Formats: sequence, C-alpha cells, structure tokens
Amino acid sequence: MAMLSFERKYRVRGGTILGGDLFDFWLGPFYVGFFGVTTAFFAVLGTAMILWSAAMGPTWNLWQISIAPPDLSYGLRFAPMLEGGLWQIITVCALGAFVSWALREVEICRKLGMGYHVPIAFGFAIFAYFTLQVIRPVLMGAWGNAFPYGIYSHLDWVSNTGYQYLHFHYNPAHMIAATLFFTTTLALSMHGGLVLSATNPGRGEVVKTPEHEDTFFRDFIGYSVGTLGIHRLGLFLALAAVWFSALCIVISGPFWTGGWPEWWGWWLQMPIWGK
Ligand code: 07D
Ligand code: 07D
Ligand code: U10
Repeated sequence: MAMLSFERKYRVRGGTILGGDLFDFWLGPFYVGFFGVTTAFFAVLGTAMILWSAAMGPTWNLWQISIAPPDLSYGLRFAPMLEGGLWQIITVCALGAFVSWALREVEICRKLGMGYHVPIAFGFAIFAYFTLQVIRPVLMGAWGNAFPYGIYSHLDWVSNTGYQYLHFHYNPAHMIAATLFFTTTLALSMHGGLVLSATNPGRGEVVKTPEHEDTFFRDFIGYSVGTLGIHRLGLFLALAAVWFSALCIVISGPFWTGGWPEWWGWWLQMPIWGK
C-alpha cells in the first residue's frame, strides 16, 4: 500500500505507553504496538471460544448462534464451560480487546501529538458495554442478567428486558438517550450537508468559505455554532446519548423494579393538584 508523504514523516519511534520499542512498528497500514498484540490476542482467543461454543451445537446458522450467560442460579460464580463459562471467558476477552483497542488509539494519538478525543469517545462505548455486562449483573447479583452473544438472541434480550419493566419507553433516561441519538443524526446530517454544499460546488463554481457556512445558519436561525463548535457539539451529543443509555439500563433492576409507567406516579402525587 502506498504511503502518504505525511505518513513517511510521522512513522517514527516513540509515544508508546508500554513495550518501549519492542512492538513499535507497522504491519502494512496498521500500527502494531503492545496493545495491537494484546488486541489480536484477545480477539483471536475470544473468537476461538465463540467457535468452540458454536461447535457444541445446536446450529451453525450465523443468525442463530447464541452463547448465553450462566443461569441465574449460578449468581456471580464461575460456571462450567458449556453452561455459561464460555460466555464468561468471551466477556473477559471482549473487554480485553476493547480496552486494548482504545489504548492502541491512545498510542497513535501520542505519536501524532494529537488530543485523546477519539479514544475517550470509544471509552464511552466500552463503558456502556461494561454497564450492561458487568455493572448491572453485579448489582443484581447474577451474570444471568447480562445479554447473550448472538445476533438475534441479543435482540430477544433487549425486548424481554424492556417488557420486564412493562413499557421501556417510559424510562426517563431512555427518553433522554433516544432524544440525544436522534439529535446526533440531525446534527451530523446538517453538518455533512452544510460542508458539502459549501466545499463541493458544481463544475465551474467557486468553493465557498467557512464564512458562508456561518452566514447560512445566521440567516436561517439567527445563530451559528461555528466551525469548531459543531464538532464539539457533535461529540457531546453522541457521548451524552451513550451516557444516558448506560444510565437507563443500570437503573432498570438495581434501582427500579416496577414498571416504568409507574415511576411517573410522582407527577400525579404532586401537592400542586390540590385534591
Ligand atoms: C456500523 C460499526 C461496525 C460494526 C458492526 C457490528 C459483530 C457481532 C458476533 C456472530 C453500529 C459487528 C458485529 C462483531 C458478530 C457474533 C457472535 C456500528 C457500526 C457491523 N450489539 N443491536 C446490531 C452488537 C447491544 C440492538 C447489529 C455488538 C445491546 C438492536 C450488530 C454489541 C443493545 C439492533 C450488533 C451490541 C443492542 C442491534 C448492527 C456489543 C443495546 C439492531 C450494529 C459488543 C445497545 C441491529 C440483528 C451496528 C441488528 C443491531 C452488534 C450490543 C441492541 C449485529 C457488537 C445489548 C435493537 N447489533 N445491541 O451497526 O440488525 O452498530 O441486529 O455491545 O436492530 Mg446490537
Ligand atoms: C453497548 C455497544 C458497545 C460496543 C462496543 C464495540 C466490536 C468489534 C469488529 C466491525 C450503547 C464492539 C466492537 C464487537 C467489531 C469489526 C471489525 C452501545 C453499546 C464496545 N430504544 N432499550 C437503548 C431506542 C425500546 C431497551 C439504547 C429507541 C423498546 C433495553 C438507546 C427506541 C424496548 C435497552 C435505545 C427504543 C427497549 C435499550 C441503545 C424506539 C424493547 C438497553 C444504544 C424508537 C421492547 C439499551 C446501554 C446504546 C441501553 C437500550 C433507543 C425502544 C428496551 C438509547 C430509539 C421500548 C432493555 N435503547 N427499547 O446503549 O441503554 O448503545 O444500553 O422505539 O439495554 Mg431502547
Ligand atoms: C473520520 C473523520 C475524518 C476522516 C476519516 C474518518 C471519522 C476529519 C480525514 C474515519 C471514517 C471512515 C473511514 C468512514 C467509515 C467508517 C465507519 C462506517 C465505521 C465502521 C468501520 C468499520 C466497519 C471498519 C472496521 C475495520 C477494522 C476495525 C479493521 C480490521 C482490522 C484488523 C482485523 C487488524 C487489526 C489490527 C490490529 C489488531 C493491530 C495489530 C495488527 C496486527 C498484529 C496484524 C496481524 C494480526 C493478526 C495476524 C491477527 C488479527 C486478528 C484479529 C484482530 C481477529 C480477527 C479474527 C478472525 C478469526 C476474523 O472525521 O475527517 O477523514 O477518515
């Protein structure tokens, strides 16, 4: 693969957190590093465990393969391999691979002298996964509360867990998270649209400037958040969406066991209604 001239300049030693010079090299386009090796280790081991579990049946249908966590009766103990033990090892491998991947991002940021925004953002996704698979099950006292590894079976888990609380849409943190996800796509579509409209004009037309972009929104809604500001806003919206997602699931069970519609009772019980 051809290297950009810029890459030739920055592909030098240094910036590693662990391993010193040992793994400080590139394989084709990929920076390796100590955490590249640990990513590969955990990913290969985890995939092997998934294959082992799949080999034990009952199906090789990709859509139907499912590796369930231990039964609730195991609580927070280790389970035998085929009764959830594999799920436990896969979870450790997944966390090992995700965290290694984030630390590899950190090393690349350090090499380039850039901020850590990307690994921090990925850290939020890892945190949501950690909340679903570790924090909530631990608070509820059993690994059996975590989701199974399967394309369809994990959807069943989401649906069943949702209905356990009667009507998950009434979970206030879920409302905020969903709103933030919708807002994130709105912001990205406006940003993508605006940048393309200014910088990718028709043949023979001149490329417009950030001032054009600012002016469009000032004319349109009276305010422009600015060319740097939209990226800050986008990152904030996306991370807040994931943060409220983690919140909405961790309160379901450990902190609220009834149906979510019931939670809104406090509104009906407010003294202002003057019964
Ligand atoms: C586009 C980046 C690329 C990533 C991709 C995913 C695997 C899994 C594993 C066969 C945006 C690669 C998939 C490696 C293969 C085995 C054992 C990212 C992009 C293409 N889900 N989910 C999907 C995961 C949870 C939910 C699709 C992962 C929670 C709903 C894919 C996790 C809840 C729907 C997938 C995870 C939940 C999906 C597309 C981890 C709440 C869908 C994902 C590790 C968050 C959609 C059949 C995508 C679908 C879908 C993967 C967790 C809900 C299989 C890896 C438990 C409602 N999820 N998911 O594009 O079509 O992400 O499902 O936490 O409708 Mg899920
Ligand atoms: C967990 C993914 C982490 C991924 C990582 C990376 C690889 C590598 C390799 C491609 C968090 C994995 C990488 C494997 C791949 C290669 C090479 C992201 C994670 C670390 N809901 N709901 C949410 C909506 C309903 C329910 C969140 C909408 C119903 C439950 C979000 C609707 C009921 C849970 C959301 C809706 C219900 C959620 C998910 C509409 C079901 C959760 C986003 C329009 C009957 C979950 C933390 C997220 C949650 C969650 C949106 C409907 C139940 C806000 C828009 C009413 C039980 N729902 N939901 O969290 O909060 O991403 O998880 O109806 O657990 Mg919901
Ligand atoms: C943005 C931007 C901007 C840009 C941009 C972007 C945001 C300012 C300037 C970036 C955006 C895009 C490019 C748009 C498209 C992106 C998406 C839609 C997001 C989703 C992305 C994907 C679906 C692609 C995912 C692909 C990945 C993760 C690469 C897969 C790589 C590997 C498997 C190798 C991993 C490397 C490692 C572990 C490092 C070390 C490497 C090695 C040791 C190599 C050797 C490894 C092995 C022999 C084993 C590897 C095995 C593994 C990992 C397990 C697999 C096991 C199996 C059995 C399959 O804002 O503008 O422009 O561009």
